[in-house]
Amino acid sequence: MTAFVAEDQKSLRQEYDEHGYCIARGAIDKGLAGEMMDHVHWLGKKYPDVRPERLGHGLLVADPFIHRLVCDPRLVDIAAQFLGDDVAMFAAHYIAKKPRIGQAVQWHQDGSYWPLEPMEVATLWVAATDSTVENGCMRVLPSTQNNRLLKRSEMVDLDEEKYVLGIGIRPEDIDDSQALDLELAAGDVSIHNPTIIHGSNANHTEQWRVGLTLRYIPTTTKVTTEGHESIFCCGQVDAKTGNLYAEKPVFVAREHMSFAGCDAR
Ligand SMILES: O=C(O)CCC(=O)C(=O)O
Repeated sequence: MTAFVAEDQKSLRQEYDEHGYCIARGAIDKGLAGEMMDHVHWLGKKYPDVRPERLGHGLLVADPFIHRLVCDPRLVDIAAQFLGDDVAMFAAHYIAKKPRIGQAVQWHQDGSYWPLEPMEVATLWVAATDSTVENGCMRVLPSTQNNRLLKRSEMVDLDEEKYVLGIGIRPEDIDDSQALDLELAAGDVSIHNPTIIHGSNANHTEQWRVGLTLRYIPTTTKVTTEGHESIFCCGQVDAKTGNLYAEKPVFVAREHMSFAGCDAR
């Protein structure tokens, strides 16, 4: 089944509240989506031992291109529709599935993993390539945004040779007969809430399938992992949370991937 798409950006919030996800078509331009793809290849050379499905926050938080992308007004404006005017991004992760051997993501709820109090967060899944049924697009189970969040202890360990995440929902607890495929073109963004059950199949095609997950939070949400650095996007920080923010990195040609506007301070 293919997902319902909000006809205009104004109804994104309505769709999200009703279904637990929504899609913003053409949220970023193809040029920027192309730079994301360049970035994945560049990171692949920098970290040859890391699978491209696992290019996580620790590898990205001091990267000038990630700061440029996370703070792109088009993405921050979308995040603000769900979170209000004071916005940060606490975790970025490229799930880049290589041609033929790209791994699956087992069904899970994001909130089961996250160190957030309260669990106020919206994921923007930014498509760097087209993401289709064939190459392993993200899938959601409708109505599960109203479920309770499973604890880690209720979940099962997974074979990391086969799956991107090391832990997921027990296959016997899932009925995927009603699963919706979130097919996207490069530059589209899907938005999902932390409770909806979602996952994706492996990529057996000849094309890459690349998405960047950006987890935006209101600055009033506390990140409880000690020493964790988020990226501040807009509005006011809330000192009461004690959240830490990464400094905006200065672009250095020998150390970083160059991108449009990288020399601007
Ligand atoms: O990129 C995928 O295939 C799955 C994404 C996902 O699990 C997530 O955003 O939490």
